[in-house]
Amino acid sequence: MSQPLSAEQLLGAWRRMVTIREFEERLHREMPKGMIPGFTHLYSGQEAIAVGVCDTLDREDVIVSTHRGHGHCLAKGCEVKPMMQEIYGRAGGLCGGKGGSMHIADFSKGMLGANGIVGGGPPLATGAALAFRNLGNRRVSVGFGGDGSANQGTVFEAMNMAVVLKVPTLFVFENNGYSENTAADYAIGARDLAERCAAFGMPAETGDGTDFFDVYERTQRAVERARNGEGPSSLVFTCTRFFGHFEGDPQKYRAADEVDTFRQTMDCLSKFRDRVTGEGWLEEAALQQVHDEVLALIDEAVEEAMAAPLPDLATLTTDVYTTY
Ligand SMILES: Cc1ncc(C[n+]2csc(CCOP(=O)(O)OP(=O)(O)O)c2C)c(N)n1
Ligand SMILES: [Mg+2]
Repeated sequence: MSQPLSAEQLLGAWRRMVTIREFEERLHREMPKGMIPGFTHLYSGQEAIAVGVCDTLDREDVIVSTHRGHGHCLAKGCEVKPMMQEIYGRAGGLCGGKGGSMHIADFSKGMLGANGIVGGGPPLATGAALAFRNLGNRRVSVGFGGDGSANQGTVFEAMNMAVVLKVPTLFVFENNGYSENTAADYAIGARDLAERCAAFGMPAETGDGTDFFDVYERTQRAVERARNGEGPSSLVFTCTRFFGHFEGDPQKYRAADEVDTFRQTMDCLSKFRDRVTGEGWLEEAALQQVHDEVLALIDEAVEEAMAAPLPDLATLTTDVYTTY
């Protein structure tokens, strides 16, 4: 097969996926130490979706994330160090240390926010897309959601409105098999999520969320449609999460060997590495060098976050309302 992306683009995708993986693996080790306030939902295992989707977007395009948002933030270009400070609740964080893991936003990167409300993202993405359509600026929005979010009324309303108003938005569902501890097989009556999305009157496809190239190609087609004024699309990507629903989840609802098996068979990083080296598109040494650089950056980010000052008490009541 001919090389679908330049070596620079492939190495960039690898850097972003490895950054997400190592960021999350490190947080998994840091959380039990008690220095990180609030709740954390890790994204490990789903990296190919965030990166495959965001790599098709321009900087001016926007995304709206979920409660499991670190991967989306990093994929859209949020910097590691201010993100880490945000998660540690420090003044130098992307939201001044007042948002934490579940409320990271960086408008300068087109990252409109993680979201503690399941199904909260798609309506916001639809609104952003309506603005883009009215301004005629060819920008696109993406609303991420999980399989659980796909059962929310807010999502149904957003999908219908997006079709009726023909706005440039993508509904991306990451089907990791669970909504908290409820299996998607049980909770989604229609079983086939894409079929349900199609019923709203838009193209809908199911892809392999562990295959960066599959995610990238399907998303690229949907983005082109949106930019050309042909309206919204839905993409459902199957995947798994390598950790619990939240950090501290005992995961009694999963078979004892389930995660180990998925780490062997559904690891998007291994699949990407095998593909790009097997095809001769990238050298193993180049991948390793990026991996080492990422590990060093994350070490520094954690060290600096722990030493960084907390927000000043005077900022407690600022940033509550915005003015337009
Ligand atoms: C409106 C709303 N209902 C319920 C919750 C509690 N809740 C938080 S995460 C979650 C599961 C979401 O599952 P899914 O959309 O599949 O995302 P995943 O956690 O698998 O990434 C639930 C029910 C919530 N935060 N918001
Ligand atoms: Mg889920």
